[in-house]
Amino acid sequence: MKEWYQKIQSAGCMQELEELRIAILGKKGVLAEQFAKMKDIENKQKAEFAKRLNIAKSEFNKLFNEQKTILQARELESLLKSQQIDVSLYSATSNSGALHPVMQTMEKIVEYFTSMNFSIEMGSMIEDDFHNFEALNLPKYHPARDMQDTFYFKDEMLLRTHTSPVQVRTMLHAKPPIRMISPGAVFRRDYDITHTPMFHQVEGLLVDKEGTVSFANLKFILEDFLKYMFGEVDVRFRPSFFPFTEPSTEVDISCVFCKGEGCRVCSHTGWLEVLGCGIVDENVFKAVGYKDVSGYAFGLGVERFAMLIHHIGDLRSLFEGDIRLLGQFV
Ligand code: 2U9
Repeated sequence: MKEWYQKIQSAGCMQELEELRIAILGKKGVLAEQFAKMKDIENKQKAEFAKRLNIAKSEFNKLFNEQKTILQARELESLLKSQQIDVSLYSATSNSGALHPVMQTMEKIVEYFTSMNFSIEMGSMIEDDFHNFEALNLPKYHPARDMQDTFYFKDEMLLRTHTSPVQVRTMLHAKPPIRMISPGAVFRRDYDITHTPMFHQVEGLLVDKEGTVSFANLKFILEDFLKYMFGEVDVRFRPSFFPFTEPSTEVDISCVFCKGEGCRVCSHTGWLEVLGCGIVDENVFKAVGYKDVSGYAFGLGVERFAMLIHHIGDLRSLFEGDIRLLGQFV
């Protein structure tokens, strides 16, 4: 019997235990076999034999129940383990959306100027010749109006080549003082390593009474802005020309890649061009009917800022929608 007790206690699964139960307690089992021997036993010993068999039977039942409880607990534990879910576990397969790096950069630029009390003005991407060119001192036959550079519709309508028409329209319906920025998409017929047919600009315009706006004001705010965007960089203003500003300058920062030492990105000059700006040309104020005012204006390309901030080499990669690139800027 001891040998059977041990077998029960070492049964590893419910099926093994059930097979043992049949072998011991079943109709043709070990105990039934023993009970069958009763008829051959002398009457005197019958009671004692039957008593021992009944004790063994109840002992077996007890052992079976104990082992059943142990095995059921063990099976439940392994089932729970196999179905375990760690709700705190990071899921590698779930991707959350995020702003495109160009839009993140745009938001940072807008954040700076709104903190400086500039309002945000938006306009239409489809414009006409007057608001996109004529009012900005870009007369007929100016090279910037070339069919090569501008996407034209019929009837002198076009895709805006800069966000400047937003400033023109603002000046036409509001009185000075004006302190605004115009962020948005612009379109030019250009496509190479540094140009795409659509890109984003943020332009700024400040207009107030004659004699109250100086180049020093412009220089101060742009230096402060560029340090906000790029950290501790050197800033320099270079004389330049734009039809809508006079005087005009282009603005460079010390190269963010080589810290001004000279590298491939800055063509070994140590400087990167990031902005254009100037004092608003008299002809622009004349076109919108403004008198006795002074103002400054500036313009920048957002993709260029995004590339310099995130150290992205090819402008076109920003437009390919490749999650392997974009996922790095979440
Ligand atoms: C009004 C008057 C003046 C906006 C200006 C620039 C200089 C400039 C370029 C930067 C890189 C365009 O995206 S880019 O290629 N912009 O250099 N923009 S001043 O001047 C204005 C605008 C509107 C009424």
